[in-house]
Amino acid sequence: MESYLPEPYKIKMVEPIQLKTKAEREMAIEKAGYNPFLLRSEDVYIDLLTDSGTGAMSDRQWAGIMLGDESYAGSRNFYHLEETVQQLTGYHYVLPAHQGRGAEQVLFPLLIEKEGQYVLGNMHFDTTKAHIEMNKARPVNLVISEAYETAVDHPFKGNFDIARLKEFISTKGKEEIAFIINTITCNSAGGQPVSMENIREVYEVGKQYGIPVFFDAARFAENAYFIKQREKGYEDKEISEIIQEMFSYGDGLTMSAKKDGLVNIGGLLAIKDDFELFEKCRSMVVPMEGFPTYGGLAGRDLEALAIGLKEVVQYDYLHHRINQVRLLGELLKEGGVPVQEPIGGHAVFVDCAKFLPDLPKNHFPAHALAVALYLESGIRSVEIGSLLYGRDVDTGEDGLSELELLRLTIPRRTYTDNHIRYIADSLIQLYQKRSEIKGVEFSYEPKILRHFTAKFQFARVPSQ
Ligand code: PLI
Repeated sequence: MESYLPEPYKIKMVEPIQLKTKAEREMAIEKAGYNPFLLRSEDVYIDLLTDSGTGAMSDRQWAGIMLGDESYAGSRNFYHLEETVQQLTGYHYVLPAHQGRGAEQVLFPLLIEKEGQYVLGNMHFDTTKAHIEMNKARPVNLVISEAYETAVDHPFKGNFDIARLKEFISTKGKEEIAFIINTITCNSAGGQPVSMENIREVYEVGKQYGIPVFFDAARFAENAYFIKQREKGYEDKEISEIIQEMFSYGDGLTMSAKKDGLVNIGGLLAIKDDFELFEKCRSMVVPMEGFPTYGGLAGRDLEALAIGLKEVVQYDYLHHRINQVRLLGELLKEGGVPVQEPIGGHAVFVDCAKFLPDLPKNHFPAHALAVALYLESGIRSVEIGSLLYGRDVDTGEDGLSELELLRLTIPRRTYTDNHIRYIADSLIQLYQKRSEIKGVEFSYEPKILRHFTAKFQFARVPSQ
C-alpha cells in the first residue's frame, strides 16, 4: 500500500459546497458572458480555476494568525518570516509584497534599463508578461520544444533551451537583455519542472554574459519534489537541501506565496546579496506595497506565511500533493482524454487541440471546453491557450499560442481524492460526446489581460 497513501491530514473544519441544477448553471454561465472568471463562486461546485490563494491553511497557521503583531513598523512576524526565507533560500534581503505581482511591479522597472530590452524566460506567466510589457520591454519564451508536444514524455519539460538562450543573447547582444527569469515550476507549460542541471546552466549563462538571473518561484517546493523524484543524484537529498541548491543558482526571486507559501494572500521579493538593488527595491516597496516590514500584508498574514513555508517542504505533504494531481491525470488518460505528459505539479492540462480538433483557434477550443465542463458538472476550470496569450503587441495578430490547454488546477489540501474521481468522470463523459461541444467567439474583448473580463457567445459560424 506504500504506493497509495491518502491525505496526510484530517479535516477539522468544513466549507459546504453545492451542485446547482443544470438550469441554474445554464443561467449562471449565460449571465457570466460564458466566461468562468465571471461566475459567482457560489454557482461553482468544484473550483479548479486556480491553485492561487485557494488552499487550506493548517491548524498551526490559524494559530499563527492569532499571534499577528499589527505594528506598522518592525512587526515580530516580519522577523520570523525574514529568518524563514533566509534559511530556505540562502537570500539575505527579504521584502514582503501583497502577492507575486506586487513583487514584480517593484523589481521589474529597476531591472529594465531601456525600452525594447528583452526579458528571457522559460515561459512567462501572464502577469509577469504584462509587467514586462508595461515597462516597454519584450518577454521571450525559450522553453525546450518538447514542452509543446503534449504526448512526448520528458522529465523536465519546463527546462530552458540552453542553446537558444545563448544564441539569442549573442545575436541580440547582452546589453539588450534586461534579465533572465526562471519560472519554477513552469506554470504555462503545464506545471512542468525545471531540472537542477538546467537551473545551474541558466545561471552560468547569466554569469557569463553579466545578465541577472531571477526565479519566479511560485511553485518552488513542487519543483524540488520533482527533482528528488526524477534527477539522478538527488534521490536521497532532503527537499530543503534541494531548494537551497536551486536558489543558489540565482540572484534573487519574486514569489507568489499564494501557491507554495500555503496562504490565501501574500508575496515575496528576495535578493541574494546585491545591497544596492535591495535598497532600490526597498524604496519602491514603500509607495507601492507598504512599509518594508509589512509590504501590503497584515502581521497575521506574515506569520501564516512563515509557517506555510515550513510546512510546504515536508515530504509527506508534497508526496500526497503531487500524487493527487497525478491521480487525476492517470484517470483521465485511462478514459482516453489527451493531457500534457507527464502530469504537472499543480494541475492537469488537457490538450484541447486534440480533444476538439475541429474547432479553430478563434473559437477557443479550451475555453469552449471550460464552458461545457461547467454546464455538465459545475466544475470551473481555465483556458491556457490563445485566449490567455492575447494578441501580438505590434501586429494585433491573434491565435499565436502554440498550445490550447484547459487547466484543471488543484488547490492545496482542499479537495479529497473523491472529488478528483468526480472531476475525472465528468470530463471523460464529455470526451465521449465531444462532437456536441460548440466553439465560442467574443461578444466583448478587452484590450489588456482579456481572458479575465472578456464575454463570449456560442460561435455562429459552423466550425467545420
Ligand atoms: O497572482 P500573484 O500576483 O500572486 O502571482 C502572479 C504569478 C506569478 N508567477 C507565476 C508562475 C504564477 O503562476 C502567478 C500567478 N498564478 C496564478 C494566479 C495562476 O492561476 O496560475
